Amino acid sequence: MINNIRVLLTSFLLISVASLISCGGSNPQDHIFDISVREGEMVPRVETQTGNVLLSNRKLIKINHNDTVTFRITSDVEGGFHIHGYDLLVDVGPASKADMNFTADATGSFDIVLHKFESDSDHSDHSDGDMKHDSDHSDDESVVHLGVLEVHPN
Ligand SMILES: [Cu+2]
Repeated sequence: MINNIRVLLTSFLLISVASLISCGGSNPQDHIFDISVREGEMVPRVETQTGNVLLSNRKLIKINHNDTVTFRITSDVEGGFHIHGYDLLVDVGPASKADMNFTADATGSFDIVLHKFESDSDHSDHSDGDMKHDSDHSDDESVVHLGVLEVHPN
């Protein structure tokens, strides 16, 4: 019983110290987001000391300028996970987890979209060089808008 209280107190102290450090200024932070794309929607979780926490607004990922970010992405359909503006793109699908790493060196709001691969025949032709595309493709039916990445000034 007393041991349990000690453990609780110790973890509480550790968390308090950690939050003091992380709130202590405009130092860039590291973020790890686990993002699963399900039926055209994004389910984003952020890694914290106590586990993975579902974001309250699933369509909005907020970070600060110069933070470093890792997205670990899974998807129920094959496609390209694309952050506009930053123009970051990785292939995602049910078979594997894709990683995207970047430093948030530009502030603003950036669309996060999924470009669904059209068909199996398309996919067999697919190579890394094929994925470049115009930044404006809102008319394209195979594009699913998942949410927004907001990068705030420090
Ligand atoms: Cu795109």
